[in-house]
Amino acid sequence: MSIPASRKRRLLIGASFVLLALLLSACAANAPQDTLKSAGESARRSEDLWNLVFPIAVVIFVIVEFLLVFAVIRFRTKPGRVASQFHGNTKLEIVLTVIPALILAAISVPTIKTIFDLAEPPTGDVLNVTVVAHQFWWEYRYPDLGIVTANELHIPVDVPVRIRLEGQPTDLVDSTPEVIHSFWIPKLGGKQDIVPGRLNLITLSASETGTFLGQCTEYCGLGHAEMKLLVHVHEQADFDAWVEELKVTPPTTDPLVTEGEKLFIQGQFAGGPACSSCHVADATRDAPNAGPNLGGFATRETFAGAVLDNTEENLVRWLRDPAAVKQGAKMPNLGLTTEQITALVAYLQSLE
Ligand code: HEC
Ligand SMILES: [Cu+2]
Repeated sequence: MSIPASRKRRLLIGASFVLLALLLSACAANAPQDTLKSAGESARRSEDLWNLVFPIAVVIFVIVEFLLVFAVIRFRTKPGRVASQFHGNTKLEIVLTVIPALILAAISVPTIKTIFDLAEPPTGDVLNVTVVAHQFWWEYRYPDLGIVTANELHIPVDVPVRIRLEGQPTDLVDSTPEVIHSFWIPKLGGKQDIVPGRLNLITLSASETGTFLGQCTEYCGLGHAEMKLLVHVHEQADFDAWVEELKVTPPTTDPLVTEGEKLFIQGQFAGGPACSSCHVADATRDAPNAGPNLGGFATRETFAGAVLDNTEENLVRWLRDPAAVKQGAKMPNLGLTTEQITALVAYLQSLE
């Protein structure tokens, strides 16, 4: 079958436009997860390496593609032309093996150095954080500070954070084997797998205050795309204040909040057990839990893997049917009544 020349040209132009569109879709002036705008030492090291290796790769790409296209056009089939017939060219093969080997050897020096430098445990002032990945949310334990939180990580600026990535063997909601997740905050560094039954270590640090976005980067099931996270980077004093605030549970006199707390602790619902069988609402209780620790919940900007803004409306939707707002969410639909939801939302919003 042969395609007429005019049709061929149209196809080619169409394909070029599709390619161009794909290329342009990668451009963003201020993408929140831009690896090439690092905001911390460990991400900067990766960026420096990229800035060195990428231009070399581009030059090689251009040379190779030029030679390829040149050969295709220059030596294309023509009536009466016969390709020269020979087998092997030892000199050429040696040259084409030695040149790439030398380039790779040269690139491997800074690459290996960066890998080893990044793996080096930090010295001096260090914040230790244990990150546990669950389907489909993040748990953060601060062993030296005695607090636990979820999805939104808080760290002080300019302090190296030693992160232990702990892979759980099973999921605590349904006892199914846990899967591989990957922890990545593009502007601060990382991208390290969390493997069931294994411990991985990385170091991150932030050189500026602010909020940074990250996400799970290893496909882990239905809720994978909604397994995001936020990092809040504070001045040291503000970080210390956050820790202290998290440690105190405010007393309440509001009857609706008290009603919500009672439901949270001992409510029996049509669709499942009390909230407290999966959650604690106390950041100082470092027990293994099937669901996120809800201590200080009202101070979080987001919830459910940082995909929902922490608003009353979203909380109502969440409690009505979690999996309807977040694909694959393992929190069951508890069949709550409107009155129960109202009281529970008031309680959740009191957890400052
Ligand atoms: C069988 C265990 C289970 C029960 C019972 C349960 N939850 Fe959950 N809950 C979870 C899991 C798991 C998640 C995390 C879902 C996700 O983000 O993928 C969650 C998430 C949440 C969140 C969002 C937390 C965050 O920071 O992202 C809130 C709020 C919440 N649950 C409230 C409740 C309330 C209130 C009840 C009782 C009416 C309840 N849960 C009952 C397992 C449970
Ligand atoms: Cu994932």
